[in-house]
Amino acid sequence: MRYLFLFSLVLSAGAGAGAQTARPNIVFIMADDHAAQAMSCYGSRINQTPNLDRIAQHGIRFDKAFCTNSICAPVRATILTGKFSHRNGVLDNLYPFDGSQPTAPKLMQQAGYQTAMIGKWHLKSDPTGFNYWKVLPGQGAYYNPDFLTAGGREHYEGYATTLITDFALDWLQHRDTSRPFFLMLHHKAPHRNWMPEEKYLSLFDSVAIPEPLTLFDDYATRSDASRQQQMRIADDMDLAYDLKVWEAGSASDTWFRRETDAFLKELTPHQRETLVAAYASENNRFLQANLRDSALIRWKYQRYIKDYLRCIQSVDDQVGRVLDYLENSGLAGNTLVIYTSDQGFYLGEHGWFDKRFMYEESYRQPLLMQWPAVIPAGTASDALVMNVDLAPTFLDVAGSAVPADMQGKSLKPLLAPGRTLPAWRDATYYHYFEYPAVHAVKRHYGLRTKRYKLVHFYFDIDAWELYDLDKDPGELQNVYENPAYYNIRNALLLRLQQLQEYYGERPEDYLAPLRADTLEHLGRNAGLSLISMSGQCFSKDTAHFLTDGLYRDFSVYNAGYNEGYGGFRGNPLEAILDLGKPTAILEAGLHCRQVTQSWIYYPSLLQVSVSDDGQNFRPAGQIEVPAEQADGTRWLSVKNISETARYVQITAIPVAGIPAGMPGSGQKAWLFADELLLR
Ligand SMILES: [Ca+2]
Ligand SMILES: [Ca+2]
Repeated sequence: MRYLFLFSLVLSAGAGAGAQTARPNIVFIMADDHAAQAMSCYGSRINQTPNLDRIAQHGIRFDKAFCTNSICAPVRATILTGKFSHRNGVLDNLYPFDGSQPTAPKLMQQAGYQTAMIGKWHLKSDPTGFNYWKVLPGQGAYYNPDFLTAGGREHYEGYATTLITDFALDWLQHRDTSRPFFLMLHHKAPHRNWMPEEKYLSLFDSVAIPEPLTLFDDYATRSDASRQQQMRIADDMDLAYDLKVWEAGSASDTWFRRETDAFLKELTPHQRETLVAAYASENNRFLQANLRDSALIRWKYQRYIKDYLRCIQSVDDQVGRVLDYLENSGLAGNTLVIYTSDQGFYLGEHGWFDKRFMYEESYRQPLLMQWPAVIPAGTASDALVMNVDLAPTFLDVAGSAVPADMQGKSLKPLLAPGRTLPAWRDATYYHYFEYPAVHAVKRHYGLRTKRYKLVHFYFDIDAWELYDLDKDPGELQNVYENPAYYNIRNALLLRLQQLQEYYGERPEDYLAPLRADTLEHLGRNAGLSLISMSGQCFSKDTAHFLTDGLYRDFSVYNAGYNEGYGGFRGNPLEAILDLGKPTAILEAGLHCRQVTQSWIYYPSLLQVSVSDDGQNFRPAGQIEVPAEQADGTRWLSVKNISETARYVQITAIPVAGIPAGMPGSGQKAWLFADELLLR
């Protein structure tokens, strides 16, 4: 009631002040990994989200909203640019965002909006296009987080979800009230490792959260992609890091243990005491029970889902504070409030946590909007929408032109269902790239219509899946090979091709398998000693890789894929090849690669020396390698050597340090090589 009253108040104020008050404000609130199935307005069986439900009640709930690449950083780049990953350059969580490209906030800022970005950013480069920004470094911390600002790094005591909201409200209160505003408020929660706020540590203590129907999925009809992932509650959760059994968990030298110990160390004594005490008795019972098999999975699910939902309860509270502020300050009527998540998440469905797959639970994202001046209360839409639509929507709502090269469509025409609806899309398009990588979800692309979903897994697999979502909403029956679906399948395969053409993506740019070319040369299978093996070395198989005669040219996107390469950090690569007998040598060198985003650089100097006894070496030539900007692979060698010797030493000196302006600037560079060449 209070809300309706304020709404009419704003409308009459707007009418009195004339047309210049028309430009609406936008508050875009995004959680991280918050699945729609954990929101009561989406029919959650496991929790209540009263404040998020307020947005749905006052506005519109999108029931078929999907991300274009289900992982944190790529989603953020897509929301800023209105472009798919292959166009905005952020294919995976490893690559930084190029902030010089046009973005919605930048264009709105130019159109006179005040813009702010507060919370999780995760794009590695500094935010651009914002009058004000205050962002978590990387994933950020739940407790006592640091924030990055234009003025430097700041440290705060407290809980991230609350602090982010405090900063957002503070910015709203101190904004220039003569201009409209665009606020991006991005929560870190409920991202792994699901660390609840102190006051919610015992929420759900006495209840058993219902299990998803597919907690014990056997993946019977699906491709190996679903079997070969590493995101199972059963196998891939760490007892200490993920499940807060601080007393147990992984050995001291693992990443999980180090992170857990660092987390506990960063807490204030009071926080530490409260957190440790909250889990202690249940942990003791668990450790004594010595659970196995399904009982162990069930226990892990309960611990995981309760912490996940506890984090969401804090998000819900804090969204409530923002809604209250907008209502109490009279801004609510002409402010578009959006609530969404960067993607969905597995809450035990298929036995999983995490995201990445194009299956519904992580593909779908919650999307709620309220804007009383325009959107009728309590509406729902089943239009197929994508996160690539958000940037055009921001601009359209702000009255700014949407650049022609943005790939999404403004959702504004869908917001007032009284009007004639525009022709809308019949299918969404998806492409996930980050493989090989953490969680081992294979690369795949696909489309979803209202009824069907077609997915192609590729790279080190070639597998298709087709689901009839009307008959099989849980996606348990892959019908790709079912003759009853051949006609549908063919139509969808054609549609997929059309979508790829429409969005300007060529699958062959990413399809190249990891083909290794063979090269016959004198050093192949020669005896090899690596002098610099004592330094930090990427792979234990380096010595083998360097003389196996195989080399790989990466002309396509290759994520963090280093198969077949040996890497050296900071130290020179110093190798001695033993040819067994005196041999005429004309050329010596190596095949190496440069991936600047991963701190991998070509060497700066290549030296060759030879020896008859393996002890006394004489110089045989060297070349300086001019710095190269572009990533790629290349052969580097000293030619015209004209020596006869049994032993050849090849030394590649890395660049002195990573150049200014590049990721990792000033740090030691890596040197990656996959073959030593001897002719
Ligand atoms: Ca995420
Ligand atoms: Ca090799």
